[in-house]
Amino acid sequence: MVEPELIRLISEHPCYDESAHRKFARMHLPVAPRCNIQCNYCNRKYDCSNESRPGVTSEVLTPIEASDKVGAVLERIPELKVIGIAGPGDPLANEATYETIELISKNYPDLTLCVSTNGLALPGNAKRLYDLGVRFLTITMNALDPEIGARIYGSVIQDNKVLKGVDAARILISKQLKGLEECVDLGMVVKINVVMVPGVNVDHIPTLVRKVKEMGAYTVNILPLIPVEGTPFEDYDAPTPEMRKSLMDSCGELGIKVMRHCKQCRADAIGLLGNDRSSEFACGSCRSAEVRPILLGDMRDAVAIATDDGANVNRGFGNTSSFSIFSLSDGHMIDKVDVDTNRSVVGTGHKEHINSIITSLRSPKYVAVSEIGSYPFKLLDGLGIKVIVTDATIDKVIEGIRSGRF
Ligand code: CLF
Ligand code: SF4
Repeated sequence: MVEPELIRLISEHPCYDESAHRKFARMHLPVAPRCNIQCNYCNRKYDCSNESRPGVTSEVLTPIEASDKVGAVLERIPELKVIGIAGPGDPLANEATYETIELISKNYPDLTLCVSTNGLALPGNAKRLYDLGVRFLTITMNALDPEIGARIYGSVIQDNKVLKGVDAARILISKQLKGLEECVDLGMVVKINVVMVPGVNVDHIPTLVRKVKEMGAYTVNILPLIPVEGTPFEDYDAPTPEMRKSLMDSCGELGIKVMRHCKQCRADAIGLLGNDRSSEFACGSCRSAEVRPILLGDMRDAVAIATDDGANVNRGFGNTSSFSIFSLSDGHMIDKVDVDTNRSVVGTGHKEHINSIITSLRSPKYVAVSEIGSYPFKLLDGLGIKVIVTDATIDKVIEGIRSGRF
């Protein structure tokens, strides 16, 4: 049973109510780079295939940066109603997701919060999300049968162990079902996304849909597989529109609402569905953004080094006045910029200072420092950034990354 206040929120949610999607906008905050599973259709270089269009890379924002960006977007898109966190990895595998939600709830209490997850970390965390104000939750479930799941999921990380095959799929599916049960018990409005993989799960999807309907899911969204280069499914066929329509029709006959207007958005999508305006809000136009030097190469292959002599790692994370960021390709340096972290001080408190430094670094793959406190370490770890504590020369750090020592 959906509560009256939720009925109003549904009527203003562009994904949950088809008639809302031409009037109301959503904004995705790409604060969650890490994932706790590996789907066979996902290439981590790109956005999450569950909620994005693969092949489109997205920036990763810190919680403070994300919150500031919401303010900038609201000024230009007043029809913004929903803030979604949908990647680029799994939101619940990233502590930054919770920090972001807390900030958005505090700073923009009128916006609706929406999260999309693979469900592995949902049991136990559903209540945490609910208490932070999340009422809309999507779980991507591709199978009920672990044998079928084993063909879709390459691995699952559980209790710091990497599991594969049927055992991995069995654990993931049981967590998804438990998470769904917890969300429904809390009164959340749950959408189930299903990736339709011809030859693998198509005939099985109605069984899955019947089950989630019985458990209280509000709607299902059947997404076509997009065969992404570099993934185990790169040579698989995507379903034809006719195949997908036929499956949607038969699932609709099971008595559950079927979403038919999904746009498979990017993890940083902004605007009305089907009219993405995220490029207008690239960080340079964001209200809070400083002008940052442009670095050749991908930040996800970069290392930020705390140094004051340009040759050695000789400064701590919180007390360095600058970082040198080296962009690497196959472990070789292709570009370098210096970032002044004194300039990034936005408040007098230690936490504000640390947060602003992290924002300035623009999510590199590694940070190398001579020392670091537990607060910045936890934040960097939550962003999937590997911390190297060393007093080695910069050349040695780059060599260590190239050789896989770090
Ligand atoms: Fe984003 Fe997803 Fe929330 Fe919508 S998207 S987290 S429920 S606010 Fe919407 Fe985009 Fe389809 Fe997702 S159109 S991919 S269903
Ligand atoms: Fe990729 Fe999303 Fe699957 Fe994680 S859950 S592997 S980010 S598609």
